[in-house]
Amino acid sequence: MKETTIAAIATPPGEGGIAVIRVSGPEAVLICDRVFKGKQRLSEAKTHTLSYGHITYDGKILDEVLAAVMRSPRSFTGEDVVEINCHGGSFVTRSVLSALLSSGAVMASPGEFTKRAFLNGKLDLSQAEAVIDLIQAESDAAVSLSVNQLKGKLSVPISELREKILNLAASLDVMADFPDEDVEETPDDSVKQTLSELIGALKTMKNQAEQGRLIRDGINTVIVGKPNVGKSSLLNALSGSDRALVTQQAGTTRDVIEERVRLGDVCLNLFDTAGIRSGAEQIEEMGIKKAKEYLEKADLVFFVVDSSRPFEPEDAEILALIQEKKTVLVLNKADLDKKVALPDLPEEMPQVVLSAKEKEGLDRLAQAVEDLFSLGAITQKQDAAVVNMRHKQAISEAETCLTNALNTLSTGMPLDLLSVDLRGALEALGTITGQTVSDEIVDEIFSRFCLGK
Ligand SMILES: Nc1nc2c(ncn2[C@@H]2O[C@H](COP(=O)(O)OP(=O)(O)OP(=O)(O)O)[C@@H](O)[C@H]2O)c(=O)[nH]1
Ligand SMILES: [Mg+2]
Repeated sequence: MKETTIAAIATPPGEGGIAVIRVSGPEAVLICDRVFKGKQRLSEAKTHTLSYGHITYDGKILDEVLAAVMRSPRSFTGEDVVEINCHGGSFVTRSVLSALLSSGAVMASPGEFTKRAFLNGKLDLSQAEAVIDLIQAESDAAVSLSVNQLKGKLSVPISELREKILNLAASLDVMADFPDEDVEETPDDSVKQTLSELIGALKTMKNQAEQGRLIRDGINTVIVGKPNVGKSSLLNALSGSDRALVTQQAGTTRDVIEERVRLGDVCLNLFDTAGIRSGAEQIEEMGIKKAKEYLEKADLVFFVVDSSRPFEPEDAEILALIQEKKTVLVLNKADLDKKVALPDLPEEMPQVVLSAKEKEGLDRLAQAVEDLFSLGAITQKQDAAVVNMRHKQAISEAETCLTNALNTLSTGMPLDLLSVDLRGALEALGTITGQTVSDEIVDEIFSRFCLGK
């Protein structure tokens, strides 16, 4: 099938200093030459050079532009690409685009440039996904993780793992096919050892994936505590707003209030909840029920205690509720005299003394969160291979297959039975880089892109 030549506005909509229109495909240069008038034709311009000229259509000059010609295969898509830098008004940009469309280009669908790059082997699938993440990244940490992925920091280790599994499968096949030949037998123990190492490597990647998710999507953080300890004040202090109502009255917050905030180098999806106590009236009771539901889904809990009051049985009850959760104990109201005497707490639970009202000590809270998730390490580590939900599932699947293989081996089954499991693991890992992925998944991934990418 003959490839079309596609065009789209690559810069965000609206007014800007300049806007870029990207054209890619076998006729990119030819089509642009139909509307571009400069000292020389673009078809005569050297690759990777800028040409100054005007876009004219129907006898009218539409804009003064700079056109960059990048010939195949040294371009983002691997095809001939022309990028036209025009003036940023949306009317001008659209009229230049429509001149190109009238001259033979077709409108690109969302993600089509990146999809062509993938199909031409310029990027693998995980790198293409990194492009989306990069566009959507909201923090420095998320950006650096996506850049790592784009540079192949995920595809390289995945390919290495596949290679090792392939070698193992090949050696098992040889043994199965020529049982009596003089092939050096791979002893069970060394197969077991290799499998365990592979499983270990997958586990490490899964942990990194979890951290990657937290950095990219934000940490779901639920603020809990008994009434009146300053939970809503903490949400307001962290978000720099008056989003939640604050009063001296216990039982002010009823519904769950959500706010996305930046804390240090990470994003938190913060949920303020109703103070938990027994004997509350109906509406408050409903709020408390909700608070407990949110607690279950939390990645992180801020357990707020009023440090100007004794630690009460109600505090202890909440502590019992959050035993399984990653928790920071927030000792609030540090601007008042300290009265609280803490019970024995789990050693790994960090304590942060702060005043939500005076907005004092919030940086210590940020530090405690980063430490708790070891996020500092992963954002600084240059070779972090971070993965999204899709990658994580694939890694889990590969891990299950290899664990099955290990079990098969331990029960003394013949070696050739392992090959089914090994093939399963190979398939699963191949979906990450795109070697074994279905067309539907490819289409789904690229449809998440914005237009012009
Ligand atoms: N002195 C002092 N007062 C605070 C501090 N934080 C909150 N308060 C006060 O404590 C009272 C309760 O604050 P809220 O933020 O509404 O407490 P809450 O935990 O959300 O309460 P409920 O929604 O009723 O569960 C208000 O009068 C706040 O001004 C603090 O750091 N220092
Ligand atoms: Mg409140």
